[in-house]
Amino acid sequence: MPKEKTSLLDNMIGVGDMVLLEPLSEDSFLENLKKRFDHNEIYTYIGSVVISMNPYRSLPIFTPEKVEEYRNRNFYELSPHIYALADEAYRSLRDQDKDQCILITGESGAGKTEASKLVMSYVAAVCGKGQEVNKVKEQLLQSNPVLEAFGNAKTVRNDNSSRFGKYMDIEFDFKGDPLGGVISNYLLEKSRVVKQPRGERNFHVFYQLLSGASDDTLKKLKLHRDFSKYNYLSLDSAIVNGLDDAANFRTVRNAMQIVGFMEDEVQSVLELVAAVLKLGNIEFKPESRCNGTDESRIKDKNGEPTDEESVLERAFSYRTVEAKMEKVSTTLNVAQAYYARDALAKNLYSRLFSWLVTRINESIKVSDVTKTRHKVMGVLDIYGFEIFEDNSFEQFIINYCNEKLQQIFIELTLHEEQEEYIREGIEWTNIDMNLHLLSNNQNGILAMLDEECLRPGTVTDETFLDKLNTICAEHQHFESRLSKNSKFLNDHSLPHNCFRIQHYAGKVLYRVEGFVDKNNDLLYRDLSQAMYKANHSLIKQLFPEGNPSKVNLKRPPTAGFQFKASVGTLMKNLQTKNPNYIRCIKPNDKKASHIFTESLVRHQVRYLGLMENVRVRRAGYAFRQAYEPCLERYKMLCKRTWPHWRGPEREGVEVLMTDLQVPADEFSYGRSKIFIRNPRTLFFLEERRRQCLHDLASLIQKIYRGWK
Ligand code: AD9
Ligand code: MG
Repeated sequence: MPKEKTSLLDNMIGVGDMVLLEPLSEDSFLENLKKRFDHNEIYTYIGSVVISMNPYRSLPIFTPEKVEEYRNRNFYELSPHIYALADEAYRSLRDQDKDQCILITGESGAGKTEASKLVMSYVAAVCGKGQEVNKVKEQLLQSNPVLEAFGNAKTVRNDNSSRFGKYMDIEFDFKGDPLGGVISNYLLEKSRVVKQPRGERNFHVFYQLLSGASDDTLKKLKLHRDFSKYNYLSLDSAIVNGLDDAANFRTVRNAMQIVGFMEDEVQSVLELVAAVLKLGNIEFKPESRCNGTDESRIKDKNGEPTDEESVLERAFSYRTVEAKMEKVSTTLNVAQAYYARDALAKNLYSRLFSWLVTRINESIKVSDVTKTRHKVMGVLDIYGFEIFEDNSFEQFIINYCNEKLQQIFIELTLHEEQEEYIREGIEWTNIDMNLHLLSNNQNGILAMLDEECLRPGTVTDETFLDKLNTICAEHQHFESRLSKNSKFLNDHSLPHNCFRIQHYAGKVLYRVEGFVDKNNDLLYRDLSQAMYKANHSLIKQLFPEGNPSKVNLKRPPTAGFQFKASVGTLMKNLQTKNPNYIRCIKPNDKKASHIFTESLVRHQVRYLGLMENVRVRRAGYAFRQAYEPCLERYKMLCKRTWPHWRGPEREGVEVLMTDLQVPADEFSYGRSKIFIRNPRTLFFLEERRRQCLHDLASLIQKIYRGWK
């Protein structure tokens, strides 16, 4: 008797594919998710899209046995699982030579990073073996703990929140063996280095270093073990339940070694981390000058400063402005000195982070001797949509990126549906969803911010906000400006320094303070020159513009401009690949297992557009299956196909459908698959099959009893 393989239609635990949900409504959709969640079924399909609910505890479903179970199986054959998606993507890449991308979306804490790691570890487990290949796999996998240590932090939404966007291309040879990869990173939230919102922490690495390094290492770095000694470390939430900083430090050091960092490079990196902590402890005092103004001086110096310290001190006391071949030096007051100190710490850290990515890329890059085309699988894991009490430029950037991804999801799912019909030779009536390609946002808010930043004259956050309000007031329905799905909301009741955007995922109130500055992202030249003079090769390398012989008066591009450009490139890259979607959902706001907060899930289901997704999928043919597994599953329902069908599978399925008298308008034969229009037809087939299995079981029992 054939083994029961699928639970797509198991009523006890809800339906595995929302496309088969009857009746379909938002309530039944949620009820189905909840039923499955309560039975530890965290994955549910919408056709080929995987919905993933964060279980907030470890489930025994990611074992090597599970990997074996899903390996080389058809997508719908087994219960929904992220491994099924990973397997499908990997096999199409290997066997059909189609580049793939895995797009993981969802709000902060919904499980994107975990999902990306599950996909990567699955692919690593099923692709080629051998010493060289294993080394590549290890390096690719171990890049994760390194980047998480430096780029993730505890936030109120997530104890391990990604504070940067990451896209990783994994490259494979013609056999499907991994060769290496390339990581792209998107704007690190560097403001966190100097200040963290209440209840949040700085980047993990600071706490890891202080907790996990040996006494000897700390002594060499001139650091104390005690977090409370450092101004840049928030103390109210320094200890996170379930997070072992000391153990993680060892993991990260080990990972750095596997990735290929030399011991002296690791040392340099740790020295930089220490330097940032120590910068945060520099304090300033005013020193009166004879002209009546105050000039900042470093407080509590120990002994005579070294040459380097003097250079730095000077950089914290003066600012040189170069105009028309002339250099003018102005003094900094105490507030300006603190500002310069923080700007330097942020820059040092974010440049270190970018350097780490570049360094990892050097290790994992494919040394191309054959010059053959590589097959590529891209995995995208970005920071999720977030709404905090206080939202600034960083949230604006993060939400902008999510907005773009949501758009690409809508466009591509529709496109993919259409392509599949064309590929399979099935007639397709266009569904006009009134979707446009991503707008290039010439007039978007980021562009307006850039205009303002580059304008001569006095530019402040307020002038930017005024400009925004004026332009938006002129356009009553100021649609998009940020992107297609968002709206600027005109509202006079807002606090004076705020503006509000209706994003696809909710309304967000942004405080304008710091927008201009963060977008400008300029570092006083005195500071970069001071860094360049440092007697430390890594620091020197990070501040090339500080080289006095390379004076470049050209203004570097703004942070917003760079971000927009890199997101644009990313979107173009994604569009050339076959997309696979994982839509992550957060079941509650408490980071707790077993709690399903309906209102919260409903909100996510709405803004992720999951109902529309089901509808599009059902608009034509709700269900499709390749001929072979279809015949295998239902052949017992027809005498002519049972127990063996000797001809082509497609003909076997045709015989089956004719014998079962399924009305001809209920399905279509594609090139490799049968397309079933209505879920009810599938229920009918499943019911017949269940009955058949039941009869067969009774018969076997009867025979067995007869024998006894
Ligand atoms: V953010 O946008 O980076 O702030 P993510 O990446 O969506 O966010 P993440 O993957 O970091 O969320 O998941 C948050 C936490 O949920 C993890 O640290 C785990 O504790 C928990 N989680 C997520 N997925 C799983 C899972 N499949 N099994 C167990 C999980 N726990
Ligand atoms: Mg993440």
